[in-house]
Amino acid sequence: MEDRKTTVAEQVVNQLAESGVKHLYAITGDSLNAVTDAITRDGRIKFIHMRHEEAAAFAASAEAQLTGKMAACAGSSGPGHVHLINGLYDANRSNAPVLAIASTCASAVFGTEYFQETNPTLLFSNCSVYNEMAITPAQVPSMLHAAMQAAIGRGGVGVVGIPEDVTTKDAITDPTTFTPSYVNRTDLPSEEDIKSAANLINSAKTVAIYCGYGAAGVPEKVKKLADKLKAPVITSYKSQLELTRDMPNYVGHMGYLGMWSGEEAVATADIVLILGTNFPYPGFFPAEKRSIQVDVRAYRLGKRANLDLGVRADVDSFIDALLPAVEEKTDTAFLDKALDGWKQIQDKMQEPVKNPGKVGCIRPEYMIATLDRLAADDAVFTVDTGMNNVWTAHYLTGGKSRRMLASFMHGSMANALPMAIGAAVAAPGRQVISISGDGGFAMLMGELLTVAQYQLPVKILVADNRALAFVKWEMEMAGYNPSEVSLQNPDFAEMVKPLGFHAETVTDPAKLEDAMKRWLAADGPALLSVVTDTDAASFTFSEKLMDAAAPGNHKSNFIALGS
Ligand SMILES: Cc1ncc(C[n+]2csc(CCOP(=O)(O)OP(=O)(O)O)c2C)c(N)n1
Ligand SMILES: [Mg+2]
Repeated sequence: MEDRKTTVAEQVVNQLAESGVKHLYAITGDSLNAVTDAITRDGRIKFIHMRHEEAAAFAASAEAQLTGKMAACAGSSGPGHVHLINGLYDANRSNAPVLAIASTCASAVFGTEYFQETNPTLLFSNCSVYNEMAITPAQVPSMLHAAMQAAIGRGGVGVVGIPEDVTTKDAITDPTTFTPSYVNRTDLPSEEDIKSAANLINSAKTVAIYCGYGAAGVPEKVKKLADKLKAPVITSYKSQLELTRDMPNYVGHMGYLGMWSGEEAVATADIVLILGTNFPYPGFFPAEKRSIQVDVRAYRLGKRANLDLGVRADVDSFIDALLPAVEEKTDTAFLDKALDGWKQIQDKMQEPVKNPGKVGCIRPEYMIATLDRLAADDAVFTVDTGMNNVWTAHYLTGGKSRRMLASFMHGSMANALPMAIGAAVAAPGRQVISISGDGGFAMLMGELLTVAQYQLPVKILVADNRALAFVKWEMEMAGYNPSEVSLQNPDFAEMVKPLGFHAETVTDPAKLEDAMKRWLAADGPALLSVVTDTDAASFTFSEKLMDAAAPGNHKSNFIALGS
């Protein structure tokens, strides 16, 4: 064999493999080819050949969120890496540790309007926690390391731009010394903060506990604290599967996907304990000083609420320290009222489930409630942005170890299918269910070919309501006559049958359950297209909120509005 030096591309692959990267979601081409070739020859990393780089970024993000480990994606010059951007925005805003390699044209032609020339550093500046370009071979290992460590340590996207000519040069630094470290996100609260928090809580008559995803890992501790304080528990959409099952004090979400019982508890408690959240909407947490917020990311404290006290700590350690410091409350009136509201909402929410619609107009609430009954205890659900967020927020419940991935903070359409690919690749053997809108599904429909190519046993549910229904509702609420929201769809099941999918279209609600059982039991890729009611729009937030969103324009099909 020829005695030659390691190339930068080979060094990159070695460093990624040594750093635990198992898959590279990408489309190869031009400046990325040397890296692709090195991956193939090395054999430790599986190249997952996607059909759109945006999907590659979503898939990497899903893998990272599901495994808690860093995942990687790449795009070739110009349009190749430009396509990554929406998925990377989502990953970054989800605090998903993702490394993105943006290969680019040769350094000699930078700044000359060369074919496919972009400036990756400018391009990715707003969707990354680290974003640099290596111009010399010597920079590559240290920049890669810094990008990976930033992705892990800060929670987000690390981008390294690598010009084509650099990838083929001889490597310079020994790569084995540059692998990232994982650290526990433990941040103990100070004694003083615990004392202040306990004082505020002990002198309050009523407490409400709002849990974001930062509390998702410690449901038992939240339960103990809530029980001691007789406090209602409100969750975010993102933390719902982890925190709502076996949580006796749970009273719903808060916000536009939320329930008025949760909203009211936060609005009326003497003290609101806000745990591990970046809930994005202002106006829901108290504007007056009656909140304590806890977050490992101290820069998030007080962003949406006027705080009595901001505590930098992880939720786990905070509850451990707080529990012995607070006095047990005995008055359950506040909690009982909130639980009663939650019960009223749940009863109302059963109406469209008991009355699941007509042929050609299946209630989506029934669809998701049925899925909730049939899905595995450890299913991974990936959910597109649109009305599916409403239905999954209302009807998807936690299992032993279910997970839900969605575009929670970025709110992008089309995330569900590529996230399902990442989940299926990262967790073979686990049931992965993609819940798409017909609009979102069509946007990255090419990824069906990726599913077919790798024979991923993803179960794809499409809510075919022939519309951008969420936007139709938005326009109605704002007083517009909805326009440009209709979709003419093919029969999606017939469309994917030639790919070898198990596929069915359901129009009759009476046939949904059996079709769903067949779909979930299918061996390989499977698609279920459900023809749903375009106008289903049952919301459970308060009338006050509805008035704020659309004064005087309440529609009769908004069920379950409360006090
Ligand atoms: C990439 C992207 N484009 C546009 C939007 C604005 N938007 C939000 S929801 C939505 C409609 C979604 O339609 P569909 O996927 O059919 O779901 P439905 O609401 O009908 O259930 C649109 C256009 C967005 N969030 N993301
Ligand atoms: Mg739709």
